[in-house]
Amino acid sequence: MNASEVLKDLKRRFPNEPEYLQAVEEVITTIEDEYNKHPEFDRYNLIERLCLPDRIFSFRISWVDDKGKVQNNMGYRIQHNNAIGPYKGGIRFHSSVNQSILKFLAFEQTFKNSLTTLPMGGGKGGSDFNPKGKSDMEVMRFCQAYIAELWRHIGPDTDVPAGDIGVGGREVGYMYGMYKKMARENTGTFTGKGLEFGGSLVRPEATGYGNVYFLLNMLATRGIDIKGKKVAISGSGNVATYTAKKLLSLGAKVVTMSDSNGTIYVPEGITEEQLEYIFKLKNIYRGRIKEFAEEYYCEYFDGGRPWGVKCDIAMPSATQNELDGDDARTLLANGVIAVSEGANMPSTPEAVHEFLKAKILYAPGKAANAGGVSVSGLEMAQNSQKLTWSAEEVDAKLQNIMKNIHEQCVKYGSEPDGTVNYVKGANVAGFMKVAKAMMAQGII
Ligand code: NDP
Ligand code: 2IT
Repeated sequence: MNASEVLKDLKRRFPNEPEYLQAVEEVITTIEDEYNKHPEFDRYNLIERLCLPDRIFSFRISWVDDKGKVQNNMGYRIQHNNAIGPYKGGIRFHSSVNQSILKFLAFEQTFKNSLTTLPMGGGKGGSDFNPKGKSDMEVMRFCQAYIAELWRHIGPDTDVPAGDIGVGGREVGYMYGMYKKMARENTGTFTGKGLEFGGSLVRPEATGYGNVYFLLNMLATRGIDIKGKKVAISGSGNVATYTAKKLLSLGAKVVTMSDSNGTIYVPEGITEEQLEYIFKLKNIYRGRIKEFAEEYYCEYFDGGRPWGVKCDIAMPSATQNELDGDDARTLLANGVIAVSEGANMPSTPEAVHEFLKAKILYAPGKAANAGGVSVSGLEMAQNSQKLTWSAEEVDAKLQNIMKNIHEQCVKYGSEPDGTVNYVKGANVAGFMKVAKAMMAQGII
């Protein structure tokens, strides 16, 4: 089957998995030309093998809440592809989690990890457990119950999970603790661990900082300075807050942040003190972004997203499909010059089409947010060596990796008119490495 036929067949087989099909369609349609130049790929039915996950674990997670009531959730781990290294990718806890969402994330992760230059395959896991409003002990018991089932399928050279939505340092700590107890080893099977037990410096910051480094590389191609630029960010979690921190240090203005309930708008840009408030609000008090608007008397769009405000740059950093075609057209009408995705697949296909048509600087998540998993890869390297590197060393490596990813996008995504299609560049570069590794390893 050629690439288009494979896509058609996947749509027939998985009609109830829209996010998975969305991610697959974007990759297949952008790599098709390159794929067709290699008849040997087709002979080995490579594209279908690359789209279907190696395996999926799904299981019931039963745990007891603070009231003594038994709760049941679904847990998953998708091991998508390990052609270039052990399965690697985050764990998501959110009420929306289902197999389609995790399959899309594991598929994307495979190409993203390929771009990082480090030896990591792609995977993703999670649960429909909703952490909102849960006590610390409930979160701990849930994490332990999840790992009681998953531990036998993961390991430092097999599959290395990390954080994602709803999973940060606290949850990784609880999961790693349980893993260590079950597996009777201390080899660093998770990344994003606490600094006291094998975590890497700069891992919490890495996705947000990496996205800003990628943005700087893109802006440099057009000689644009970040200083004074107005940036609309969505989300107020790990990725969003560290994106904001790096932007502030570079003299840019962060005009919006959000959560699933609404958006704050600060036209003159939030201050470092205000950002510190958001860090505490989200990580310690686990409150809502609305409380920021009440504290600082700024505008708040109840239930609204950030994309209607005037800004030069947009950095969607919350979740998939949070920026649609209308939002893209509004941003473009307001003069946006760059969109760099912190989240995975935050722009709908229609929005991506608008950005590409307008030829603004548009970076898809698998390139722009790869800094997080890159420093996860560096954490794995440190754990294997039983050493820790300084923050300066890790940050320098991160900057270098983001520069390298940008170069790969330019290499494979340059258009005759001199612009760069970063979607095509990232997909083709990510694909070629995995494809060559799969060819070399035979049909397995
Ligand atoms: P967090 O849980 O720390 O933060 C998520 C933020 O997004 C919160 O503000 C949350 O609001 C908001 N959000 C989540 N779901 C929705 C939704 N359905 N609608 C509106 N807002 C929503 O997660 P991260 O910052 O780690 O992840 C954000 C994105 O970045 C995800 O797409 C993730 O896959 C991606 N990513 C994360 C990496 C990492 O290292 N952590 C690496 C690369 C990509 P609320 O609190 O109301 O739910
Ligand atoms: O989407 C992602 O790249 C992540 N959530 C981070 C994965 C990781 O293994 O660090």
